[in-house]
Amino acid sequence: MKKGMVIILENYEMLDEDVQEMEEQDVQEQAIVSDTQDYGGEQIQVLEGLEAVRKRPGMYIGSTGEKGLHHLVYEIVDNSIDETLAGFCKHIDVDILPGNIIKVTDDGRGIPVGIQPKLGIPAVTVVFTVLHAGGKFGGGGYKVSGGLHGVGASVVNALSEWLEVEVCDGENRYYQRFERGKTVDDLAVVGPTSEKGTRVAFKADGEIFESVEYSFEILEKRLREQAFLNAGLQITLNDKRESESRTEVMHYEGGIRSFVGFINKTRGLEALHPDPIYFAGERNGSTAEVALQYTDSYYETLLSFANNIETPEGGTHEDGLKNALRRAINDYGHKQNILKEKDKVSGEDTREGIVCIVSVRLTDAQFEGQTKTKLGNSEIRTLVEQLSYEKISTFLEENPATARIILDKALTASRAREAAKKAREATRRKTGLEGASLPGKLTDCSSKDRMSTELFIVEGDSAGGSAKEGRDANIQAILPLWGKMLNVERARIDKVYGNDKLMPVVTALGCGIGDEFDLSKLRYGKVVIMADADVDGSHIRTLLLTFFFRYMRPLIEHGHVYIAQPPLFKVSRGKKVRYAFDEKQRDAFVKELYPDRTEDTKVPIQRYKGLGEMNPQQLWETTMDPQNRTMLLVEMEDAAAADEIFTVLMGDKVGPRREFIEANAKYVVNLDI
Ligand code: TTJ
Repeated sequence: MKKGMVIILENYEMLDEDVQEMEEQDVQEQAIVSDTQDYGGEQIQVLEGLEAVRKRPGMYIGSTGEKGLHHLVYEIVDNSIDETLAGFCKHIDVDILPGNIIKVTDDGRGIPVGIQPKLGIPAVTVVFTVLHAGGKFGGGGYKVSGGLHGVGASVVNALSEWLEVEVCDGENRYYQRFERGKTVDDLAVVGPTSEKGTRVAFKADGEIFESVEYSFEILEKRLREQAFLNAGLQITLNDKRESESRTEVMHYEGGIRSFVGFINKTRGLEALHPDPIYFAGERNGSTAEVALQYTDSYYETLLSFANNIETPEGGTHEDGLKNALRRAINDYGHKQNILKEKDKVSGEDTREGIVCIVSVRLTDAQFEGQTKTKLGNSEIRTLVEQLSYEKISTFLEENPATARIILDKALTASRAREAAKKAREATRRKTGLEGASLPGKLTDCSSKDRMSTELFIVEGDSAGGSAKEGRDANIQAILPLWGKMLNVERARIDKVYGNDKLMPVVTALGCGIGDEFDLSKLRYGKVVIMADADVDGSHIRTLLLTFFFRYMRPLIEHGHVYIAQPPLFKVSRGKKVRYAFDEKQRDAFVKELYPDRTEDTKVPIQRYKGLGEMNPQQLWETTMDPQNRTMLLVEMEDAAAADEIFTVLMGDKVGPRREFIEANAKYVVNLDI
């Protein structure tokens, strides 16, 4: 029987236990060793563990695309954040070095370098070479932070061309290097030091990742979030790549209170009371923290986290808070006679304009839901609901002026909802039918096979005319839009009903809006926004997308919304015609059609200023023909990011909008507002 190898295979729980146990010499072998199988040498087993990661990286980090690449950094940084949670790390530096090397440095106690008795190698080596060898090495505290997958440093090591670790324990500086997960040298003392901390540098493996180029903005967003969630922790992101030079120091003594302020400021939201309402509590070792503030927005922004991991699907912590807020506001309103006995504001009404962060920490977090980002632990609902009800009630009692503002906001939201309901019913009565009749401007298609049909929402009457003539009448319907459209970011739902620009869209699609939305009633498989590539066109595109995002979100989530891509140039030579979507493509077509062109050869290039300039035949060929066209599918990978885009772009603050466009130029190139 060979010792060691089985430990590697069955080590997970063992390695997650306390250091005291790890340091016990009389390891109970039968608990970890199966003596009937021959597993081969120890080293081979260690490497086999990491080979599995290299064979199926997606299983461990989600993808080998941009997301997976950035995930490597979070996996490493999360270890330093665990040390922060244990109370020993105040600074984390993340450097992006030339060649897209990542270096993470912390001032914690340093990963233990002592020999791990079960494996006979240093604990730090175990951390980087044994799959799932995360967890605690010290007494006290528990591992609570972690990335989406929480797979640990060994996975990063396995997926790196090389990785170097340096540990300072106040006496010695230790160093070890790995290549593609394999140990290059044993851990060695490289000098004396009075410092304490851990430093890890790695280069993601170009054989594994589609690209190894990091985005400062992506790292910044996640690291800033971590700085907000861990009040007092200072995270410095430093871009030292050849072409870049940028440093962002993120340090918030106010923690999630500062997070709320940051969201308001970057989105241009006006707070309705001076400071966020903040409270924190603890029960049976779990903690909960909430910061919230009401703003002039008509939408809610609620971000929730469990163990520093965002939970976009919500869960028990969110439910607890929402229940508490609804109950506390209704109870206070009745007590103060602001609400009549029979009056009740809904949960949704009590959240209009709210910007709120809920952060909980617990052992054994259960992540559920489609994307495993919904918190399932029921004890957390009780903790958050009781804590929030008590604290929000007290706040309202002690701050009557703010309480009045919050109640007025909820009441106005409630009345708008009632008005919207009446408007909806009135529309129904007027038409005398359940489904309202189709809008007069709609030119419908003949096919009744809904999933194969397409609705083109076209800007302007003349383009609408061309589209009508050029379309495939069997599957393509045309709805022209014109004039100034309602910006739903600055209006409530009651204004949407009866709006002469938006209602034709609603009735043409047939699936209702808001709570009423029913995807199964959708009358077309694809909804295509077709507008010019100019400022007006991009404005109308953004307004429509904002509308779909706020009132018909499943339409986007299920991939029904597209943006048509009309060409900008036509290059021709005799009968040969090429359509180009940008300058680069135009120049390439010129080269293709006129290979031996000299300076004074005249090349017929037409620049389309708008859809209206194309004749029906051209519009069909370039933009509408399913066999030829290019269309952009509108995806909503990250609802929070989309929320931010719309709030900023369609809000009424110019400052944040300009800053946003400057910072995100590549995302909003076509939204040149
Ligand atoms: C564990 O308990 C004993 C003292 O040290 C604790 C520890 O492991 N601290 C620690 C780990 N601080 N920083 C790390 C760490 C930092 C990076 C950048 C990467 C990794 C894998 C761990």
